[in-house]
Amino acid sequence: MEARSKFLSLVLRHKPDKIGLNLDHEGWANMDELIRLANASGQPIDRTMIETIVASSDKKRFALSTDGQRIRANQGHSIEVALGLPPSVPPDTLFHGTASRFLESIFSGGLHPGNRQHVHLSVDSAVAEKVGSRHGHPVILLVDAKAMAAHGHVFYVSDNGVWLTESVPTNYLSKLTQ
Ligand code: HQG
Repeated sequence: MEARSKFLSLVLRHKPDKIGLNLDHEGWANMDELIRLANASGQPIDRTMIETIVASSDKKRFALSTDGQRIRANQGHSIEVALGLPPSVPPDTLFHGTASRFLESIFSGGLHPGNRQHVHLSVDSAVAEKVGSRHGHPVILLVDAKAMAAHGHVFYVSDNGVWLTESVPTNYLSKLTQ
């Protein structure tokens, strides 16, 4: 099931072209088309499997439309999509998990979205630690979201509770000492 979930992340966030899938401007794919194209490309999947993955994803990575006919990733895209999220007032402090080897670059140029559309931030330092450990020795950064918002930076919160913003300049960043 994890392999199928990764496959869904790949085609719904990064490479729909890999199987010839169309995403609309908000990132939605037609379920029947997704199932047909996935099967045709050697990734056997059916509606029940997709519904199970959507319901059981630890991070609620995917959403189904209310009529169940469409699916999209809640966040994490590298391709350009308009998630249609309204700007939201963030908590005073947010966390970003990264790897120690990136620190020098981050503290010289700020946090950038890299291949994705947004920098990903969490309300919870434990989540940040987990995210950082995907890249190496984890380091947790504190983001002064209150000051950023006061200075006009816009924040969004995805349907699965990830805080998103375009970039974080260095003056809003500090290292969490544990
Ligand atoms: C780093 C997962 C050098 C940044 C997670 C991160 C998340 C810089 C890496 C979601 C930098 C990008 C996103 C700079 C940022 N110099 N490195 N100036 N600015 N970086 O994977 O935040 O499981 O694109 O710190 O849970 O790690 O896929 O972003 O280490 O929510 O659902 O560049 O992916 O969710 O890495 O992870 P990523 P991320 P899923």
